[in-house]
Amino acid sequence: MSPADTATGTAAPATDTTGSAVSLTGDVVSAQSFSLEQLRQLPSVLAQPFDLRCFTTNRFIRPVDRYRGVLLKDLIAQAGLRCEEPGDFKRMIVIAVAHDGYAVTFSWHELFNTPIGEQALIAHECGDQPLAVEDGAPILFSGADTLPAPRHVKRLARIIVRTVQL
Ligand SMILES: Nc1nc2c(c(=O)[nH]1)N[C@H]1C(S)=C(S)[C@@H](COP(=O)(O)O)O[C@H]1N2
Ligand SMILES: [Mo]
Repeated sequence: MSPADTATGTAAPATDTTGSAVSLTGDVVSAQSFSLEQLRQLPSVLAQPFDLRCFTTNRFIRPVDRYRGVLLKDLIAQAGLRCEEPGDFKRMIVIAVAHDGYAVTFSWHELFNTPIGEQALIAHECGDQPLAVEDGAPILFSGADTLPAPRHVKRLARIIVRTVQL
């Protein structure tokens, strides 16, 4: 905390553990919200260690130990997909949005009909240690991507399902 913060009295608490819940809304049967603690209770999968590397610059960021997390497709299946017309699934996208507004997409096909879906997870543990909000949790991670940084979303806040209208 800087002296200026102390003087004005507007500084945030040193440890902010709020805002760790992930909402799941859009074209689903029942909207959901999962706190970090609730995510820890759900069935999980283990990812492989990897090197975090930026797509845009190819910059090596850091090595990352095994994540443990809940499969994105399992959370979506729990909410249930709304399918009003035949073929709706085929035009469905999933948008994962972080607290800072950073957002990435998946298609229904990727998640439910390719190996990408088997490794797209919402991580709450890294190297057998629980991840805290301060570590960026919950982190969305797509383990089958060629360069992992773009779909390595820190502080995931929202998952939105949309059937694209043409
Ligand atoms: N919430 C959030 N996650 C994000 C980003 C971001 O801007 N916000 N940028 C992504 C990109 S493009 C890169 S290269 C890495 C950067 O990781 P770093 O901030 O640990 O260097 O985070 C990824 N995850
Ligand atoms: Mo990046």
